[in-house]
Amino acid sequence: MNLIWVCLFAVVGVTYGARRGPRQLYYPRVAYSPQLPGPYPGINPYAALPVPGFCKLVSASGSQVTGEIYLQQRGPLAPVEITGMVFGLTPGLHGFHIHQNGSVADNCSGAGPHFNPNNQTHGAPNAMIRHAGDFGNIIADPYGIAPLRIIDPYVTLITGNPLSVLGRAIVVHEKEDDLGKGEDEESKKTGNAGKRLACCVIEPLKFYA
Ligand SMILES: *[C@@H]1O[C@H](CO)[C@@H](O)[C@H](O)[C@H]1NC(C)=O
Ligand SMILES: *[C@@H]1O[C@H](CO)[C@@H](O)[C@H](O)[C@H]1NC(C)=O
Ligand SMILES: *[C@@H]1O[C@H](CO)[C@@H](O)[C@H](O)[C@H]1NC(C)=O
Ligand SMILES: [Cu+2]
Ligand SMILES: [Zn+2]
Repeated sequence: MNLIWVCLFAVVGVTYGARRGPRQLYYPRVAYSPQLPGPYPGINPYAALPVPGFCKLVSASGSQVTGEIYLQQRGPLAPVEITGMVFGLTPGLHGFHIHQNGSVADNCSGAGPHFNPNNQTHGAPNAMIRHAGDFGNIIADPYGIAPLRIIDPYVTLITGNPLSVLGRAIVVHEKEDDLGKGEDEESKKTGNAGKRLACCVIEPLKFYA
């Protein structure tokens, strides 16, 4: 009798699991658009694959900050992995964001505001309400070196997707990003991360010269 129940539960469980389909990510992967078709909201699984990105930081005037950053995404539904090393910082936390414009002009001010296609307020990388470009802080050691490894499920490296960061700028800031938890209005815009020390434009990674 017990065996029958076990078999019944197994069959129902497997059927239910299959009906639910692949695991969904928590974050909206596309600027909100209710009429998007298909089982993967905002993503056409047959569309172009993610393009690996590379970004070589250029220091703004008065700063010595440099570094190299790689971005990759192991499939259309995978999170974006950001790895690299930033040098020449003061020890401690430094705001690290994707900004809207692919420009490093005028001491990085050409990069414009935080990348924010969903028109949200500034927040922590693990918050539901955040700019797409809010990657929080990187941490520099006593030598001023910040190794980084960020796994982000919000943005993509798929060309043409509204949340693609390709061609946009990465900016490293003077101060700690308060992750939108500050008292003032600026906290909900920039996280009070201060001056822009270095920036770069994310370009497709070329595997050969
Ligand atoms: C960059 O910053 C430096 C020092 O703050 C300033 O002298 C210079 O005019 C700035 N350059 C631009 C293009 O804004
Ligand atoms: C950023 O790009 C937008 C749209 O192209 C443009 O309107 C804006 O002036 C740019 N911002 C800066 C700081 O260059
Ligand atoms: C973005 O949000 C702000 C405040 O929530 C609102 O005032 C503004 O109209 C929104 N802009 C767009 C383009 O939806
Ligand atoms: Cu920033
Ligand atoms: Zn932000």
